[in-house]
Amino acid sequence: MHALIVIDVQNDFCPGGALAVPGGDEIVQDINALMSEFDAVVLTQDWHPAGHSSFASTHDGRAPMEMIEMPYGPQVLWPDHCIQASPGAQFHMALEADRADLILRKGFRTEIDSYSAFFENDHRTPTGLEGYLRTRGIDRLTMVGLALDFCVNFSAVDAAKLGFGVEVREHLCRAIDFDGSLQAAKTGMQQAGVALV
Ligand code: VGL
Ligand code: ZN
Repeated sequence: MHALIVIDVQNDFCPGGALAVPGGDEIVQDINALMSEFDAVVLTQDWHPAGHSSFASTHDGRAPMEMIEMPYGPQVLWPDHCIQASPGAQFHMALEADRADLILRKGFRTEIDSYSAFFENDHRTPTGLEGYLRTRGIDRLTMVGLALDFCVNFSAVDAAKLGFGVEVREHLCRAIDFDGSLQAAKTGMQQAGVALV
């Protein structure tokens, strides 16, 4: 069984959003068109409480895109984005979210960020997605969405480590590409056995 995993196609990651990924909205129609080819469709939704620890505004004197040390390791500080129930956290208007079997929210704990759809940024706290997929007999994943170098990357690498067959459709992703993050992500995904197609 083969699932399509659509990562974080939300207003804040599209042009005009709080953490806009260049061209983030260009992929939406082709993602919709892909959905019917899969046994299951899962959407992830970045879903942060106000005052989340990944927001620069939460830390005195810190600016977006700076790094801090968290108990679980280094963390990029982001502009406030995808605040629970805000317009920026909603899926892009054109995304056919009604066709999803599952909508998985992540990043909802104040003290820890979650790039990956499988584990929070401590790489240990599960989101529950692995169990959902396995109990549905799904062993192959195709991933698309935003941002290629953060949430798609972390999700794909974790999935490969968990033993899923993973393919990332690069042309249906867009990247933030900050400080070499895109090249590092591609190398990391390839080393983990993710197929970039
Ligand atoms: C993401 C940064 C912060 C993503 C989410 O979806 O790639 N990036 N939160
Ligand atoms: Zn986030």
